Amino acid sequence: MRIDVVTIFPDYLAALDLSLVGKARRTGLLDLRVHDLRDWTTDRHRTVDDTPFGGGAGMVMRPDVWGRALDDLMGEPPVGGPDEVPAGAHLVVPTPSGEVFTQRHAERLAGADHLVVACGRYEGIDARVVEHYRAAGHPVSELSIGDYVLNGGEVAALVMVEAVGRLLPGVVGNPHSLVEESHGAAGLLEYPVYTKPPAWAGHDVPDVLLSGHHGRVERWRRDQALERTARRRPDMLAALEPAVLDRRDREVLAGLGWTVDADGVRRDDQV
Ligand code: JB8
Repeated sequence: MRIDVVTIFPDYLAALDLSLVGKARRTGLLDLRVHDLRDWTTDRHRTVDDTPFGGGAGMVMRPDVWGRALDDLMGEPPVGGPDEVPAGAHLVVPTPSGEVFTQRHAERLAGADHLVVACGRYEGIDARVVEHYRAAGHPVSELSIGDYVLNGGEVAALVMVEAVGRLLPGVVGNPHSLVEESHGAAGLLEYPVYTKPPAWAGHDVPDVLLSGHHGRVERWRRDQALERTARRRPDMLAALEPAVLDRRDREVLAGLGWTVDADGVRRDDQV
C-alpha cells in the first residue's frame, strides 16, 4: 500500500519511522511518504491560510494550495494518471466534524491501494477541497479520532496510519494476534492480563490463572470481559446479538443488572 501524508508539520510524522510501521516501510510493505504542504505554495511567504469568508475567529486553509498538492498526489479517477502515482487514491481528512474512526474504518482503508491523508490546521481546510475530490470520483473520508479537539490533523493521522498499517498482510508478525482481537470486534472488551512475578507489591495474580485448568481460565476471562464491558462500555453490551451469549454469560450479566431476551441485551431498569 502507498500512503501520502500532507501537513505543514512533517516532523510530527517522524514517529512513523519507528516500531511496526517503520519496519513495514523498510521492508517495502508500506510506501509511506510525508510531504510539506508549503512545497505547493507560490508566494514568498509560503502562505497556506487566509481569513474566513463570513467572518469569525481564526484562519482557514486555502483551497488553491491544497488543490495543487492533491492534484499531484491523488492520481486521476477512474482511470489513468501519472505513472508514478497509483490511480484513484482514497482521500482521508482528519477533522473533529467527521465520523468517529473505528476498527471498521481501519479495515476498509486497509483494503485501498493508495491513501492520501490531508492534515488541516487552524479552523480547518476550505470545504471546497473535499467537495472537489468527491465530485471527481475519489472516495473521501472525513474522520474524527474521538470527541475532543486537537490543534490539527497530524496526531489523528498518526493514529489512522498505525491502525491501518498493522492490518496490512505481513506487518504484524503473528497473524494470531489479529484473530484474537477480532473477538474484541465481536463486541466485548479484552480481559485483564498478568505475567510474572505471581506476587507483586501485595497484589497476587488470580489463582485460576496459575491452576492449569484451561477451561476454567477461558470461563474466568469471559466473565471478566463481560464485567468490564458492562461497567465501562454499556453501549457495546447493549449492541450485542443475544445469540453470542451462552447460559453462563446470561447468569453473569444478570448478576450485573442486565437482561438478555429475544429482543436483545438491556439494563434491567430499561426492560
Ligand atoms: C484543525 O481534533 B481533531 C482535528 C482538529 C483540527 C484539525 C483536524 C483534526 C484541523 N483542527 O481530530
